[in-house]
Amino acid sequence: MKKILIINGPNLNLLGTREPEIYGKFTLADIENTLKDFAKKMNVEIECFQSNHEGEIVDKIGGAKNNFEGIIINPAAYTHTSVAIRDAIASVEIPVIEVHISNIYSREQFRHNSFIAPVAVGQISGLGIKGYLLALEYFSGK
Ligand code: CA2
Repeated sequence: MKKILIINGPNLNLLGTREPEIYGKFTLADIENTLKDFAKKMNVEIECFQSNHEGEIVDKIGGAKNNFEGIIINPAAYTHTSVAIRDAIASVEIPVIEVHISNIYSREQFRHNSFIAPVAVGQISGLGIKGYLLALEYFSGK
């Protein structure tokens, strides 16, 4: 069975507590549970990981080599700042899909640049929780 790693970056543990007009009313646990149910239907195995720390995310990506067939990542604010996460993705040789809950291109200018997009297979931005599900469907091959 295909194994897919799902990584959520800084402050996404706060989903559902503030800014529902931007990020919706779902908590991170809601998203992860929805993904687990959908993974069963798609016949893939998933592992969910969230961290507020750049180095932990870099380590998780590096450790995914030979263990996962795909990575779905919402790097959150690190999208716009992290050369370290970009380099980790570029070196791990696992396809990565970048997901954003909000449409980063309709927000502040500083969110329009992604360091991650050039090393990702693709990017889904602005479709809410559905973006994670579409990325998982892509990796399932169904
Ligand atoms: O739209 C997305 O998914 C983002 O990756 C979310 C990041 C933001 O920095 C990116 O530009 C776009 C922010 C995540 C913080 O989420 C919060 C949720 C609730 C309350 C406070 C923060």
